[in-house]
Amino acid sequence: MLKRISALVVAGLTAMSVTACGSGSGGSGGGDSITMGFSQVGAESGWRTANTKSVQDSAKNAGVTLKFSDAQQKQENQIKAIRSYIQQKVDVIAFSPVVESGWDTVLKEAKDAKIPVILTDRAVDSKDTSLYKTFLGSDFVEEGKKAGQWLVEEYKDAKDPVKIVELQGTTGSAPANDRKSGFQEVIGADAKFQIIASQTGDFTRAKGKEVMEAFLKSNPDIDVLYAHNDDMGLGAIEAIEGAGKAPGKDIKIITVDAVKDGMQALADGKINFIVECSPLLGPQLMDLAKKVVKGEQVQARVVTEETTFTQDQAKQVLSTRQY
Ligand code: GYE
Repeated sequence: MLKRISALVVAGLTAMSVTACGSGSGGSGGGDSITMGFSQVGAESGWRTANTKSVQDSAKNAGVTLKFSDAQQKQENQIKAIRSYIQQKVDVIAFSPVVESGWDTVLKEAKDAKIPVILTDRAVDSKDTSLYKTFLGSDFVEEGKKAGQWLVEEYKDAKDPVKIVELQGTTGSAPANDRKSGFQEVIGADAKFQIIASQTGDFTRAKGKEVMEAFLKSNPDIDVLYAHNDDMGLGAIEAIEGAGKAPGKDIKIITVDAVKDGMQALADGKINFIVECSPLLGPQLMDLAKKVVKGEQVQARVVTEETTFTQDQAKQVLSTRQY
């Protein structure tokens, strides 16, 4: 009898220590303590830094053990990270897919291992939506439309062609694809809006600067820059100033994100309009994670609420921005 009891105690202790050190047991959902494997895109922008902090802080607050990896904008690194989370039998996997396509195989592996997957920030184009439980993030098409609507209004009385250059986000990523198509859909209604050059700047400041320098060399009369994020816009501002032009005046600038540095440039008159994209997804992500681990139903799509900012609005809210 005694032997049996001590065996039970040992088993209990082992179970406890397994949970405590965070290796969890796939899909067990025992208690409130869960382990999440999170594969982040990288550290390419101010947005991403704020997003990482939000995920890490929220995990701590929610008592979720977080295994975190940075894929340096490489899909192969994300696939490796997801496979290692499957091997470690985490309770839930969350990731922000760098590009939209090519995920079916690894997501199927997670499904076979009965580990629920949450897409956060960016979407995948998999036809089989049973491969993930939910997608939490912004509506990037809508963001592109908002950028286009501001432009149409700003140039409503213009008769001459409006020459636009576009700095796209990471090639193949959901925000680059959708911010491009939403923008195009709106400005496409009027032939005076012409995109004269469009290239990726990989969502980084350095690449934004480099590509804008090339745009300026081959196109002497650019009216508008549409950058898919603030960081590329900020890099482009350096290029524009380097070419002896005034950003925000000689070349009007629209960006997406509304991170602090972007909002500062907007308040300073160097950017003309910013479409907000919130990186503060952590608290909602932890809530969703707890639910899917318990096997509760969650909405298939959770859209973040966002707004837009003009220069005057930026001046008003700058001091209260969280990121
Ligand atoms: O806009 C950009 C970042 O996926 C919404 O990725 C995110 C985008 C964000 O690098 O700054």
